[in-house]
Amino acid sequence: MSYKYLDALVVGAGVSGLYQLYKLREAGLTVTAVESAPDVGGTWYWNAYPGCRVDSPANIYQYWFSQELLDDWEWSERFPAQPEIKRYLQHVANRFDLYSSIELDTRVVSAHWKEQEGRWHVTTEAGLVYAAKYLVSCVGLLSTPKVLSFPNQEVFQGQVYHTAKWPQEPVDLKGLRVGVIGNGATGIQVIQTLAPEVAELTSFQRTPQYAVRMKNYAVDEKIMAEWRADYPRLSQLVHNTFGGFPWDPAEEGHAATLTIEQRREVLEECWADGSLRMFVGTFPEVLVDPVMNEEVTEFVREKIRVQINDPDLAQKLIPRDHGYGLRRVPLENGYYEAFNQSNVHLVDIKATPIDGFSERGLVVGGEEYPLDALIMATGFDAGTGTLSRMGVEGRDGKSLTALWRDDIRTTLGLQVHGFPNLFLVGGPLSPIAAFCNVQTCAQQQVDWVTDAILNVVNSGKSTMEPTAEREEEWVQHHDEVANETLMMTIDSWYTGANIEGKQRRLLSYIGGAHVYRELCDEIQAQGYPGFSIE
Ligand code: NA7
Repeated sequence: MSYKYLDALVVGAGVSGLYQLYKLREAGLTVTAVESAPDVGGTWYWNAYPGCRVDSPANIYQYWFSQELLDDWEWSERFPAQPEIKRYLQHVANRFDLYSSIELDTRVVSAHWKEQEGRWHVTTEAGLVYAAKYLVSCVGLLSTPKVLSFPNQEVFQGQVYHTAKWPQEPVDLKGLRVGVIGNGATGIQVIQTLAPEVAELTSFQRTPQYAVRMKNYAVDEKIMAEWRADYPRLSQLVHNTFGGFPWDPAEEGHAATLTIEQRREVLEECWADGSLRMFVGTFPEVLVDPVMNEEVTEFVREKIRVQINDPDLAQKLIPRDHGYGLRRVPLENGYYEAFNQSNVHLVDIKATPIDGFSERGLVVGGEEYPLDALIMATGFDAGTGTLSRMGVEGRDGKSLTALWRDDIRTTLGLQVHGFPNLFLVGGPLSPIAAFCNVQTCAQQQVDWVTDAILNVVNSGKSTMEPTAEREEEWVQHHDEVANETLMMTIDSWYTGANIEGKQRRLLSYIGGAHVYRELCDEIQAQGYPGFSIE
């Protein structure tokens, strides 16, 4: 075994990891980041599938820490495609000389807390051990793909892809017969992108989705100048809203003071924005009040219905079994309209489940659908998937995998009792990923983690860990807020229901990113009550 001694090890070099590395290095710590991919980018490296695009506007999907970076970087679209976001993250890594502190192609296989030494021993697949005082997980919430397997898969003569493990070299599907399983945010992007170029596209759909029309546009010099002039305002605003976006839902109770026509005007305005404002910018009651939810759901159903020519098909593409906004709302650009094309087909695999593969394709209810390629857009083991596969063992050999198998718990998504000096960015039970623009909450959490580590260092102490009581308090608060919503009644990755055997708990905190940020600030200002610093 070869050992490398560090102050801090960061795991992951995506949106969070790059900023965490930068911050700890700027603070004067010896720090390395390890990344399993051959390049930086995280989500934006792996999800190279056709049509992958960010659905937060680019002017708030960026780092705020460097004025030079804000001055330099030109965005080309309001919602840029994956290659551009990847290039942005590579640019950041280059510009701030982060590559020199990143070990690429390096996968962590275990992480053990060594009480005597006061260090984490983090072992890589290649057998190197990083002995680090602080371990910061920046592994992402949506980074362990959920891969399906079906009977007879080995006999299938075509190609099988998963969107989150898409080949880096271009895959030419033009003129082929392509099947897609999954129509979440990812499947929708794949289907609308491939429909015009493949010979036949078959969507094997289990649950229909309410998707909102994305209003994308090219960002020219004029828009870029307007964005830049607005950055000082935006960079503050995003930290003071419910979802880390530059918009907020109406005040609680306001909806009840409006007539149905006035509420419709609000919905029309949010819809016209062509963004997730239609998800987190309408009325807060949508997520808690079944009557208000149904009103908004019906509005969205109408918007979708007019896009689909065949009424029978519309019935199949518009959800009936759950309300709008209770699963992640995807943005679309021609998804429903793609089904008006004669080469695009819908197979209802809820009514008739998939039997398995044949040599030539997929078999559903005894009927064979010939395919040259099958794309799985089947999502992720979200929130806990990656960390709980990393072999993390804390005090007295306590296993994070075993803990989270029964009870997914953290303190504010930032630390876990029993795991001293383990910090999480984007950990479960914080707003990030599900209910917060990732860039907003990732930067807020990185700043908090950095200050917390520096507090330990500067106070001459060695460890920081939340108390069991503090953790219990947070988990209870998290659950109380979650249980007030209609989301808990719905199966989705939000509730862990997409993974068999996973505990049902809302994975992200839904009390508001601004509320969460204020609480984190308060904890820091008060000297970290509820955390043992020894
Ligand atoms: P999602 O939103 O989890 O969607 C996964 C899709 O795959 C969804 O349509 C699922 O149907 C389908 N799926 C999953 N398992 C199966 C099985 N066993 N059989 C058939 N169909 C299945 O993942 P995405 O990648 O689209 O998006 C994840 C997040 O990334 C997204 O919310 C954004 O935040 C970015 P189901 O609905 O479960 O019936």
